[in-house]
Amino acid sequence: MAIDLTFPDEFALLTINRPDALNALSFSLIEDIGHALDAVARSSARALVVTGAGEKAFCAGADIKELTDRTLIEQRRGAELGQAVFSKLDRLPMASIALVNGYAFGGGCEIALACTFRLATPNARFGLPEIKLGLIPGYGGTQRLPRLIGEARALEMILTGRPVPAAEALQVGLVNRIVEPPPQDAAFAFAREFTCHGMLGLQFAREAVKRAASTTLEEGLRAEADLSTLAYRTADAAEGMQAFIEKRKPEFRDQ
Ligand code: DAK
Repeated sequence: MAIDLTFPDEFALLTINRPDALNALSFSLIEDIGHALDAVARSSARALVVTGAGEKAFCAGADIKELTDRTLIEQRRGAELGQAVFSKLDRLPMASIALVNGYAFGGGCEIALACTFRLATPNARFGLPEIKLGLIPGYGGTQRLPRLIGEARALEMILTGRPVPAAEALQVGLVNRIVEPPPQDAAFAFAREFTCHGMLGLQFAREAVKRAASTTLEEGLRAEADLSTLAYRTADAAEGMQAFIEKRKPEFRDQ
């Protein structure tokens, strides 16, 4: 398998491990990612970090050598497979961090877009070069990128195929931070800034923010009222407020 899944400390770490092909995504690799995500969802990991093996690439996109001579039905099923697996990543019970350690092109960029957060090493490059192959993104890029950086900037990346360096990605909000080596330690340190909080609160907050992109302001506000009331009902909320009053650190139990 070209996927490594480990559980260091309180985290899950998924490494796309096909460095000879710059971690390009064959269809079987996408299926393996899906199975690994099922295992992560069932685990007690408090956050998932996704990264690429080697120094050069996070993931150079779909395996182009596999994309030729396919029937339309095969191609349509391929798009649905990639979309389903990346949506599974998007909807994991725990937040996810793409640790982009080099090229994140095409499907690789789309994996990063499906994660909750994106961290980039200084050599990272983001791009949707499908247009240069006569294609367009098929694994969520046309939908998640404009939601993240706005329509005009997303269209610029999709229509030109231009690779965007890490500093520019930070400037336009495509990445949260640029991290210095050792990048994995930096990713875990970033994760601990939120995994120290109760998991229920984290889930409710992510769910509420997700609604912002998919519904009207009125419905989103109703969802926020429901979810914030639910959060208030948790033992962690009682503990958090009591700890504040007693001037001590809260001990959240994810209940
Ligand atoms: N696929 C297959 N092999 C790849 C690859 C890829 N995407 N990217 C790199 N490799 C392989 C190279 O062929 C080379 O293998 P060997 O020749 O050594 O056997 C090895 O990895 C090292 O690559 P390079 O020699 O090219 O390394 P460089 O440093 O010179 O260049 C590069 C790095 C990232 C600039 C370059 O490799 C490159 O441009 N790679 C291709 C990037 C790209 O265009 N990715 C695909 C984007 S399209 C779908 C709809 C759409 C899509 C998929 C499905 N459906 C509806 C189902 C499209 C998705 C995409 O991701």
